[in-house]
Amino acid sequence: KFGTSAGKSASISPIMDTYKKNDVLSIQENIVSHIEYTMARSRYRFDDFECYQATALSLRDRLVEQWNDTQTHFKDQDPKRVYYLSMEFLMGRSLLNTLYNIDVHENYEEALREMGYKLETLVEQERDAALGNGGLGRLAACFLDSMAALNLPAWGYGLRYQYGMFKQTLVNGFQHEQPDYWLTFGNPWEIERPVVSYPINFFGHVSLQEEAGRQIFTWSPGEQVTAVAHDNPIPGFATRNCINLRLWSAKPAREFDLEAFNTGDYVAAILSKQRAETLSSVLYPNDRTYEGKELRLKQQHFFVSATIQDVVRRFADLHRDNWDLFPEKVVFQLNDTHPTIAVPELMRVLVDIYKLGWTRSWNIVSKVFAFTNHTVLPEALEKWSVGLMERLLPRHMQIIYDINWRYLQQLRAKFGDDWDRISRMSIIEEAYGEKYVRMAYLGVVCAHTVNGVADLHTNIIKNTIFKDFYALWPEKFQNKTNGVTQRRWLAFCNPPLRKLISRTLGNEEWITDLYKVQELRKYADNAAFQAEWQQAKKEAKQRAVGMIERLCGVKVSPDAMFDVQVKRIHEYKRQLLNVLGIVHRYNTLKSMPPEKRKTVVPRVCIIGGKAAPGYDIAKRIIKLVCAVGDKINNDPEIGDLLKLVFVPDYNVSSAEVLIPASDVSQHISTAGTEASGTSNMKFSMNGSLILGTMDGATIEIVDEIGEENAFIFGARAPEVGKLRAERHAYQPDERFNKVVQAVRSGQFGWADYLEPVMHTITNGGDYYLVANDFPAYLEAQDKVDQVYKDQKQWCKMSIMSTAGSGRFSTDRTISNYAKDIWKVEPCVVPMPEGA
Ligand code: NBG
Repeated sequence: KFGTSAGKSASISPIMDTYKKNDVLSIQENIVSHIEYTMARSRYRFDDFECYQATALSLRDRLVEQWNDTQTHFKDQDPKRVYYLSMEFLMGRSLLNTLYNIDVHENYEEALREMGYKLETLVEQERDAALGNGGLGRLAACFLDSMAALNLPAWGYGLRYQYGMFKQTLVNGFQHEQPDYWLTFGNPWEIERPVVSYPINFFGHVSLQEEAGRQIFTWSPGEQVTAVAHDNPIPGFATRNCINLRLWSAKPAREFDLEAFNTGDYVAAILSKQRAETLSSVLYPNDRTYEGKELRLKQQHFFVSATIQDVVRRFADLHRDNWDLFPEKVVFQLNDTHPTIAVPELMRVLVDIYKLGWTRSWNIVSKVFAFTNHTVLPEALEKWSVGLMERLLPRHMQIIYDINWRYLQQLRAKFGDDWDRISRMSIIEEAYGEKYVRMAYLGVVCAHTVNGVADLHTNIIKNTIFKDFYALWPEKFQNKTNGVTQRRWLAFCNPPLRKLISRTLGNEEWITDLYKVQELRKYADNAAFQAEWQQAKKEAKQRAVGMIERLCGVKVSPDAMFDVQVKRIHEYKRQLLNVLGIVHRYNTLKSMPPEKRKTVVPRVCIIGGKAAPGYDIAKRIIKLVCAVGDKINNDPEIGDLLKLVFVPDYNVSSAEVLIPASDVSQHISTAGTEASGTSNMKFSMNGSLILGTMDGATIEIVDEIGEENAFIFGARAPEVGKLRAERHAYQPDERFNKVVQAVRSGQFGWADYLEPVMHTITNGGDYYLVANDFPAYLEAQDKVDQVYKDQKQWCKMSIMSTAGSGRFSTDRTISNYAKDIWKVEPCVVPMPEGA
């Protein structure tokens, strides 16, 4: 139809030519056009932040083209689609990721340079999209990247929090939390879609009528809000496919509850509507302790209900009421139990709204959900009180009871009146008169597939928390070891290493097929290659040195070994083991004759991570790190031999600087506690040697790179139970007693404040076996020092780490999900003609 209208537009070229061009001049025109027409700034004067915004908007234009083509293509082809439901997507920044993914990095850099702007500076203007706590949220973000790159017909669904993960500041070594109002100056990457909106109901009551011998349930809600879609294009690498992350935000419902306005208190009525928006306003900053808060359950239902309505509408648009086709067109992946209300919600929609009847509806629902478990820590397992659920979601509670009743009948048929088993396995927990909905059990009962996130973890869930279920439905359980995207976590965040790898392998195929890096093994001993490898590491360290000075006010030497542990602060991750090791190192250095000190490898210990605001011990551990760091960093006798910095506000962007710079990284959780870990993969991909316990995916990493190329220590998972049972009688090593005594005696100040931390690992407490693993940890650290002195050997191990990381790409993980769980196939968007 283009070019057919009258007048001047008759000369409009065919559609392909309307696409944005990517030569330097066109890019500059686009940017300046956004400066002037979108932002209404002077085209001659705009600062770095404005230039960043206009640059982002110009990139969004390009993404929108790809996005539209992709969505049209998906609609035409109508393949089975996968929907990834997650309360968290820890996306980080988008500017560099977009530039590299759509392959316009060089031209943009040049375009900006000519205009007088530095890309590096603009990149720093962007706020991280920190809509997640840690591993679980970042995994979701890496998954999107791979789903796009693999051309899968996939979408992500989540919440558009106005306040993301809090910003951590340190005041005198104490963590303070500051709100992350990341949308203050707008978000140039998203597309708000006011027309894509749905009513979301809460509270009220359910009534029952009989119609033609059928029971009809009607939910009359007591509160309603509107969910509005915000789309975030997710480009793939080396493809035109661009998928969608749809995030919901809450707005007051327009028509609902108009009577409230007639009671006379107009202003109060407005204010009460205003409160609707608070629903999607804040991300709960708790990593792994579930919160039984009403608002949290409201958030879960809000995002899930909007998503189900959206997906059902999309299906119905194409297939009318051919509902039995639904499982052939739709699969939902539930990222942990947080979105599990999706199950009763879909039942409700099919039974109450589309009137399909229970049996037919269940036939559909039981075929479309898959569920991932991410932790075995008991305090993280979600349980909602039946009372709360009945009040907030009365119809869902009925449906959960119905699902449970039918499922318990099945159990009885199989096991007879084994009441013990039945109460153990019931979706409803009844203890001391309180009733709870066990969300993980609801997930297992209703999902067709349940997966763990690393081999060890999957085995643990089969034998512990889901043991009875595994006995009942062994075929439901699968392992899908996590991964990370090598694009963000190697190619884009470590350009010197990318160049070296690509030059050595002769191409960039590894960026879409990470197994290709195994060819680097051939060069592991090659002196010339090693020299370049070390040079790349040096450059990355130089960048980190600048950041550390800016954030911590400590000057560290790039010639020292960089030893990094960055992750959420948690007792099971044992940052405490690390600090106590540092105390031991410091005191050993202090008692050494100066002559001997000269033989010691200088080290920079870098620790970072956030503590949940209510997690008291974790906050005290941060203070301990800072107190020890203060003492060491200001000890003139020690100088560059040892530094300890706590990097504040660890997030995706600082990870992108620290990970490439690391020589050795610590993954030292008590065996059996870290489900997978994903930073272990990022570090070894970047040639950082792993100092770790045999836990989570570290076991599999070591399997790939060879145990001789890592520093492994400590109790193994099968031993932990026994050691824990006997810990009251454990006699700690003398070196352990000494470091504990050093802290207690006030060597680093704050003895009283730090006492509760010391208490967790003494007096028979020590649940995470810090004392047990301490001697083995020190030995492993000695070995690290020893090997580092042999730079040839070290460098070889570093190369072997990268070379062995092929399996830990989310491209592998996602291909496995697609094949074994989702049964979805790629749906490649063709290049436009003439492109
Ligand atoms: C975390 C685990 C990590 C794992 C990520 C991603 C939660 C609840 N779990 O070990 O602790 O790597 O999930 O699977 O955040």
